[in-house]
Order: sequence, then C-alpha cells, then structure tokens
Amino acid sequence: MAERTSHEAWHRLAERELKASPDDLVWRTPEGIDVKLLYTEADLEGIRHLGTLPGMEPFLRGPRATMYAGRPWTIRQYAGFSTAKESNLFYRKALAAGQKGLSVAFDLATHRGYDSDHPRVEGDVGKAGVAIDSVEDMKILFDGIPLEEMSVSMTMNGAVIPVLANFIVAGEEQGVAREKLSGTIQNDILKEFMVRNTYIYPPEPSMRIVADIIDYTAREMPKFNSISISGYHMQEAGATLVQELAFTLADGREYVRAALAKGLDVDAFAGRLSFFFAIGMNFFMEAAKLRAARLLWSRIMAEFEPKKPSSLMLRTHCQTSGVSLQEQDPYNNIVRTAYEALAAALGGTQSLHTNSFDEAIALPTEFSARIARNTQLILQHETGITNVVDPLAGSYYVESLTNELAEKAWALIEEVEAMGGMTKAVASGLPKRMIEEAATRRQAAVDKGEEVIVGVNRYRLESEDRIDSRDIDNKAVRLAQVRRLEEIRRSRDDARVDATLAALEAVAAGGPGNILEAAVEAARARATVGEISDAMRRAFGDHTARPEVVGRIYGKAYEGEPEFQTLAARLDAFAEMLGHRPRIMVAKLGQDGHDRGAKMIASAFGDIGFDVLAGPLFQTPAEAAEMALDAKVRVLGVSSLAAGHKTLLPQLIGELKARGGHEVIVVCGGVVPRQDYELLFDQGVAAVFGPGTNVLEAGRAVLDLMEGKLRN
Ligand code: DCA
Repeated sequence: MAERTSHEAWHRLAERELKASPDDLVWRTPEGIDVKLLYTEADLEGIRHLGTLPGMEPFLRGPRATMYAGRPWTIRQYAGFSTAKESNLFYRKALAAGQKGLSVAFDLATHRGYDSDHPRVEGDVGKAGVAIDSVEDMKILFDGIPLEEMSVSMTMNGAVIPVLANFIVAGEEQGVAREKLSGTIQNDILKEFMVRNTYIYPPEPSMRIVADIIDYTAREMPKFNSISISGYHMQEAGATLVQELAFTLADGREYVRAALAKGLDVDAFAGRLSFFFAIGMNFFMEAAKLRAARLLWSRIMAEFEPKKPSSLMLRTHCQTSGVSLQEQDPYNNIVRTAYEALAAALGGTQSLHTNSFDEAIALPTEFSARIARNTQLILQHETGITNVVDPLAGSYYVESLTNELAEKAWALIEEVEAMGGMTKAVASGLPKRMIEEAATRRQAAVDKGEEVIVGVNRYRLESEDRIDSRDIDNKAVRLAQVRRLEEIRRSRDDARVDATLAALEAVAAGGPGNILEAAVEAARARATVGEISDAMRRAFGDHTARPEVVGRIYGKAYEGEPEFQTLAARLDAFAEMLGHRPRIMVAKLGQDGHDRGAKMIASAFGDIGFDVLAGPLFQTPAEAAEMALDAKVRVLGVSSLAAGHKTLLPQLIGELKARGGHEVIVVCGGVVPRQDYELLFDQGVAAVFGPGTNVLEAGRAVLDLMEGKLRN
C-alpha cells in the first residue's frame, strides 16, 4: 500500500517536472520492449530467477562461482590477414602486449573451400583474413606459439573440415597431441544459411558435418570446444536482441539433437558447446541478454536430462558490434567499443573481442589494434569491475529486462519449435526474413534521425581528416600462396593423397566412419583445403541460395513523409518518360557473403520505385556483367564488404565494356576506404556510397546519375 502511494506521489512529481505524463516517455525498443522511466521493487514481482547464485543452476549469474575474481575473461582478438607469416607476426606481437587467446580470421577463399589459385577467388585471397591452403600454412601460422598452452579459436564453418583437420595435424607436427589442443571451432552452419553465407554444401550434409565434429572432438579432443553457436552475425545483419537470443539458442538445441541422433551421450559433449554473441549499444539490454541467454540455455538443456551440471551451462565469447562502428568521425568508435565491452563484462562473458575503431573502413592497423586491446586491459586492471560477481544483479531495471528478454525470446523459440525446429525454420526462410525486416526498419529509423548516431546523423563534422588504414596487396599474397601450393603438389606423394581423398569421399557419401577423422588423414598427406572440400563437394553437391528481398518496410516507415514522396514522385516522372521503371541490379562479387547492405538497398530502392534485380551471391565480375546486360539494367550497384573492391570493380567494368555495356552506370557501396575512391572513379565507377550513407540520399544520387546520362 505504502509502495503504491509513494509511486503515485512520484508519478505526480514526474508529471510536474515533465509537464507531461512520464508514460509518454516510454521507450519502445526494436525488441518491442517498453522501457519505462522508473523501475521499482514492484517490477520484480513474479520474477522466478531472483535469488539464484553464480556457478549453480540455472547459471544466470555466471557459469563460474567466482567469475572474474577467480580468472578474468579471455582477451581474445579476432585477427588474420595476408599470409600465414604476416598473421603469425601480428599474433606474436599481440600476445606479448597482453592478449590472452588467439582467434583466427580466415580469408573468404578459405571459408568457401577454394585454394588460393582458384579463378573464382582472385579478389579475395588474403583480404578479409589469412589465406590457408594446407598444413604447411597452418604450421607457419602457429610458428613459435605453443599450442599446448594457447587456446585457439577458429571462425570456420563452410570449410570447417579441412581447416580443423589442418589444425590437428599442425599441432601434431608441433609435438602437441590432439587431446592437449584447446580452443574453439565455430562450426555453426545454421546461421550461415540465415545470415553469414559462408556455406558450401546443402543444409542436410552440413548438419552431418557439425555432428561428426562434435562426435570426434568429444572422443579425441576433450579440451576443445566443438562449436561456437553464434548470434553475433544475426545482430550484425540487423536482428533485434530477442531474435539474436532466440535463433541462437534454437540453433543450439538443433545441434544437440543432431549429436544425440548420432548416438552420443549428452554429457559427453554438452560441456564443450560454446556460444558467441554480439554486444551493441543498448547497454543494459546487452548485459541482460547474456544473463537471459544462460537462463534459457539451462532450461533447454534440462529437457535432455543430463547428469552433469556443467551440461546446462552456457559459456560465451562476445564481440563488440561491427555495425555500430561508423566511418564518420571514427575516433567515436573507440568510445562506442568501450561501452559495449563494459556491457559484455557486466553480462558475464568468458571471452571478448573489442573492435578496432577503423574497422568500419578497413583492416585494423597496429595502432588501432593496440587501442582495442587496451580497452579490455584497462577494464580488467583499472576499473575494479572484476572484483564482484554479476554486479548488476538485483537492479530493478536489469532484472526486469532479463526477465522480459527471456520471455520474449522463449516465445520465439517456441514458434521455431512449432515449425519443427531450426533446420526447418531456416529452410522456410522465416528467420532470415524477420532479420531483414528488422534491419530495414532500423535503417529507416537512422535515416529519419529517430535513432541518433553521433557524427553521422547528428553533430556531423564539416570536414573529416583521413585516417591511416591497412591495405593488403592481394596480388602479392596470391602469388606467394600459388608458389607454396605448387611446392606442396610437387613434393607430396600423389598416390597417398588420392587414396585419402577417395576414402574421405566414401565416408561423406555415407560409408562408415567420421568425416573429420578421414580428413585428418588427407591433411596429413598434404591434400589442400580445396581438394578436401572438393572431395566432399562430389558427395554432397553445392548449396545455392535464391536471393529474396523483403518489401514495403522502408517505404512504410516513411509513409506520408515529404522527403520520401518527393523522391518517389521524381522517379515516377522519370519512369514515365522512359516508358518503364528504371532497372538497377544490386550485385555481390567474389566470396563476400555479407549481404545485409545489398538486401537493404534492394528492399529500400524497390520501395522508392526502382525496378530492382538482386544478383545472387558469389558472382564473378564476368557473370555479373552478363546478367546485368541480359536484364538491360541502367545501373549496376556493387556492394563490397570484404575489401575486394580494388580488384573486382575494375574487372567488372572491363567485362561490361568487353560486352558493349558502356552505358551501364556502375556504383559501389560498402566498406571502401576514402583513399580508394579516386582509383575507383578513375576506373569508371560513378559513385561510392560508404558506411553511414542515407539511403534516400543514395537514391537521389542514383537518379541524378541516370538523368545525367540521358542528357549527355
Ligand atoms: N576460476 C577457475 N577457473 C576458471 C575460472 C575461474 N573463475 N574461469 C574460467 N576458468 C577456467 C575454465 O574452466 C577453463 O578451463 P577448462 O577449459 O579446462 O574448463 C579455462 O579457465 C579457460 O576459461 P574459459 O572461460 O573457458 O575461457 P576460454 O578458454 O577463453 O573459452 C569460450 C571461452 C567461450 C568457452 C570459448 O568457446 C572461446 O574462446 N570462444 C571464442 C570464439 C571466438 O573467438 N570467436 C571469434 C569470432
């Protein structure tokens, strides 16, 4: 009663201060959660998880009893570029400067199971990660790094079999038996079909690969985490935190079922399942998300009736949000990353990557990587936050958020369950569509200034200083890789390679045995990543996805707004003059599967009134040019997020010209450093739209270009 009276008194006071009702200030988040102005004890009523303890079921307050007081989270920076030698040097310096664990970024050629000399990957080798073709590269990558002491995480999903096999053999040849290897393999293919797109094979055999790896590591590599079930890329693709939470945990449930279907005992593998979440700018909600994730995972795992308490425990890596980084006023990114890192730590992560401030533009330099690493070192050594376990517990707001996120995510998990589980849901396209809708909605909110981004849509600088960025000479990297491949092919025993590859293909085709086990033999014989992947391709086939674009989301957010209507009307007039809607193709070239930007542009441009053709993923420049000319497009927009632009765009323009397509206007969007703009313009690119571009402005610019072309 006293509580109610005082709350009423507060309400009156608040109303007087605001000259409006405090209820008007309720913040509806993209998750559909109404965040109130004030939380009180009353908000804790009925929340069942209160009063639980860390290190114990349901592990909401953390997987360890002492958390960071016993051992702080692992500072694990995701890195890799160019050759194995260059990356090895970078790792060694980082470890000497305070980094605690390794996390390897592979280039996209490796991700998709191609050797560096394959014609489809010319623009990708060594660009967005390190090029690894064989055991020899893997050995160089870890040269001088003792694998019995250092835990190594490898982000690999498509070509997970050859890469893990190469790692095992590299360890062996370094004198470290596989049972001593510690680390994590991402091995999370479901989210690749949903958002990240570095798949190779169709879903069914891909799930078999996941289960075989869980089986092999459970038997042979007890210190190795067999999977890193990842929501990170979902949030990067635009998912709300509820979607990220629900789809990730539903993926996890599916993997557990796949492993159980192989006849494994749940306690033999559950303790080595790990997770990976993104941490964005919604500070308290991100911390609450990790707490809710642990609560829900223990609930899911309880269904499988494990005997070991550790089988119910969610352990996770986190990475600060890449999409929250901006090209404009880039030092702001240091501040963003620091807040996100704090949220991850307060949420109880086990391992963390903090982004470098220049990552919206290019690969990190040594300078930006140092600041990113020091962001964590300062948190661990100077702020005192490691001394207390789960310090946000008991906060009316955070507990209430934890509960609400958990409830909303659980409802979505149940929805997936009703569809027959995540593999079926993914096949139906529902999660992908939901995420794309959320991404488009968010873009509209940013473009309209409803969501403020400092330095981008508010407090923008008049002029920006250029910052240094790292560039990779991928021609030189490719040449070095091709030479080593030649050397390997010359020096190995071909008959042994053929026999091991044939044995692998037989297992993949349904014969007895474990796929990873067979691949280890092939890797030992010096079969390459491409050859091992191809042996499985022969058994499994390739997966190709149909590009689908959501509609009426961006336009709806702008309903009735003059800015949008003016542009749409201008476009209508232009279309009338032409006698048809101007057609634009949105293309993705090379192995770059990051398609959030491309999908969003396709969707928004469609709403504005363009006739949009979405090209498939992984086109070569020649294939894209051919498709564009067949479809008679006026504009060909290339979305480039994996640093292939300097190779692929000139090639594309060459291919267009070779086919008489001089009239096609080529524009480019995505992560392109300013210093590359001139080169692209010289090659004939008409406009470059960097990160933070307002979509309506891009639409206007494209229309201007088309009108200009007609006039000339
Ligand atoms: N007291 C005593 N021991 C502790 C404590 C503590 N307070 N906290 C952790 N430890 C132990 C752990 O039990 C673990 O030993 P174990 O493997 O034998 O059980 C060891 O110290 C390492 O700690 P852990 O929290 O597991 O941290 P990581 O080895 O860094 O693993 C994890 C984190 C999320 C599980 C892993 O999957 C990972 O590193 N993922 C990274 C994924 C990644 O980098 N992705 C890139 C995008």
